[in-house]
Amino acid sequence: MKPFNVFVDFTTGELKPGKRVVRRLSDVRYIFQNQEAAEAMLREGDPLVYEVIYAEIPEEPGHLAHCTTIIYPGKVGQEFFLTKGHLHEKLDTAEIYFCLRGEGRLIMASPEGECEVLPMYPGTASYIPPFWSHRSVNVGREPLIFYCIFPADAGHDYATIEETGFPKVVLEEDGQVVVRENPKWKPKR
Ligand code: S6P
Ligand code: ZN
Repeated sequence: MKPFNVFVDFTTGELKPGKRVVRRLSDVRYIFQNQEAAEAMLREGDPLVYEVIYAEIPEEPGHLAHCTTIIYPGKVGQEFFLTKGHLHEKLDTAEIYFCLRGEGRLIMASPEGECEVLPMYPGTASYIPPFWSHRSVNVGREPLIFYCIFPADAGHDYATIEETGFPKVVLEEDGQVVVRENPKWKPKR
């Protein structure tokens, strides 16, 4: 294969040429704390929660995958729109998130149950160490757009997070962004 460019639009998050994955509320309803609020919203429509646009890179050792994520502004109940969150299947692979637009939080958890929540705003380059699960949250009123780079053979494990959740949640309370313990978190034994 030969070297190649893709073009990233910092305003829209478009990455060209790229492969788009679309997550609507109906695809990710289970990730929200308040299931009744999610069902009520779904009766009114099926909003876009986020999109990921991947550069076309072979999923093989030695390559670096890269992509943009666009999380739209919105909430389900008090909880801001967020990504499903995952571990890498190859657990010992790190990742970098570079924020291009908007305001967010990056929630990360270690296998020991430590939890870190970092702010994301244009210019933040967040390092996700090997073994840490990760999920991002749009806490602003415009799209949250970030650019990610990770080993192309890392793979994604969503099932573990579906079972355990994350130790913390990001909510809006009285117009403020607050981080709370997740009452539904199930630490892995
Ligand atoms: C991939 C990287 C991101 C996420 C994207 C969507 O390793 O962490 O590109 O895939 O932000 O999140 P999720 O949890 O649905 O894959
Ligand atoms: Zn990742």
